[in-house]
Amino acid sequence: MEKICGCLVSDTVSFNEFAQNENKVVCIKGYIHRIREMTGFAFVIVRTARDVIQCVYAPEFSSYRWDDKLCEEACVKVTGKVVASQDAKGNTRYELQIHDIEILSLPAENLPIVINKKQLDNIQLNTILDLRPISMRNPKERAIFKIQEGIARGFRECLMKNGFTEIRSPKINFAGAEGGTNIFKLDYFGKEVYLAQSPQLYKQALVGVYQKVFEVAPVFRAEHHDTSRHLNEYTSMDFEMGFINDFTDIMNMEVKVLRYIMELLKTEYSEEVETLHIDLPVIDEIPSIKFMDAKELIMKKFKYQPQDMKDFDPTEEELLGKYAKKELNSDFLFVTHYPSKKRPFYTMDDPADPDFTLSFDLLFRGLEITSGGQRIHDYKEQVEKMVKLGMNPELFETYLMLHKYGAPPHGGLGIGLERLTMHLLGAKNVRETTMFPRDINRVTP
Ligand code: AMO
Repeated sequence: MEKICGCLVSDTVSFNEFAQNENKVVCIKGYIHRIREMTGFAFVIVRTARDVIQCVYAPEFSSYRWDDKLCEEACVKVTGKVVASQDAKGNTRYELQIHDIEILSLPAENLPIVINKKQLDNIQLNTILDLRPISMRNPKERAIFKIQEGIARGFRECLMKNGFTEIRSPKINFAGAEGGTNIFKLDYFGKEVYLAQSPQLYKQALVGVYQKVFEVAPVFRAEHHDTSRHLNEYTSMDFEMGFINDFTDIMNMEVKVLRYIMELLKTEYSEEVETLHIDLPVIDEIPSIKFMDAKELIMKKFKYQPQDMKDFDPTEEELLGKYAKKELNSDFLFVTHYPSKKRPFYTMDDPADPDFTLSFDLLFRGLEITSGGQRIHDYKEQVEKMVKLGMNPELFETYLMLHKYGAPPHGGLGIGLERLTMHLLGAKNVRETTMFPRDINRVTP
């Protein structure tokens, strides 16, 4: 009987192994990104998993002869000698002198868009999204989602290093956790259930087990408006911590996580940071302002009259972002003590002023990327708040098990991954930083 041993021998090298292979013959596998035929030789640019590598074909390099079937988007294995040369700036760069090209597959048709430019110029966002499986082959487009990988990885790595346990909560739920009308209903064998708006109820329950938990997973919001910052499905990076002293423990943990993420991007995603010209924020301390003080600042300093005194509109967030950058030299700003009326049922009111809560949002370059806060842990208090809000506590029996059978003081937060990526890149629309966006008009691809 044949047995599979799990040894996967790679016959290829990646671009960052080129230096150690100088003057040696190596193999790479990838797509032909571009062919530039010159007199007597040709450049074959090969797109590997993460790099774009220049290979040079010239008859004097080997006995290999040009195959006319070679075309853009052909999958190939290229064998060649790694040679160093200098670019215009005098930096050493490496290329491959082609000894052989094996065609692994040929495309059936030409691409409907040009993807081998530095970026997808003059192509409408809708077209880019319609053609995501191929538009993402463009180096700049794919770099966006490598950065997004780095953010989610940094979140996970940092929390694991700090004693958090990764959890998996269900996405088909018996009740909504965040209130409001933006909830998807589902017919579940004749019963009405809901798509998870957040892992809120479960992450709190699991604080009763593991004390510190996190989850990175999709959540669903039935957003009825077509805006540049709302998706109907997004990735929520959530954590929840038990035995906190107060809600600043959660904000401190978030600063630690964000600092870790930016450092990881700097060290392990430097190519993508460069490709996308990302200005990585330096996170030292993040300033914090109370909600009502922020409102006053908006009115007095910026002479802007808010429509809603219980929340911020996008213009107010932008103004606060400008203020944080200009006056406090920070890309981030915490806003704390949101009005009770605007926060969900699980939020703890401020004992010093119960019209406000022990909660916060984090703004990044003028956009809300996080909501969080301390939760009610006392059973009676939680049931009373539910009743006050017109909810039926009986429907939340399993959620309330945490409170009924003992809950520590706890709190947590949720970060919108696509929104954080969006403002890190300076993108204008959250769809640009969503692999396969779901919005009011889009469920494909
Ligand atoms: P909230 O509902 O404020 O809080 O969501 C947390 C963060 O998720 C992002 N976000 C969105 N991103 C894209 N499209 C949307 N429609 C969308 N809605 C929200 C934002 C936002 O700051 N349970 C709480 C978190 C907690 O307290 O732990 C919650 O979900 O970046």
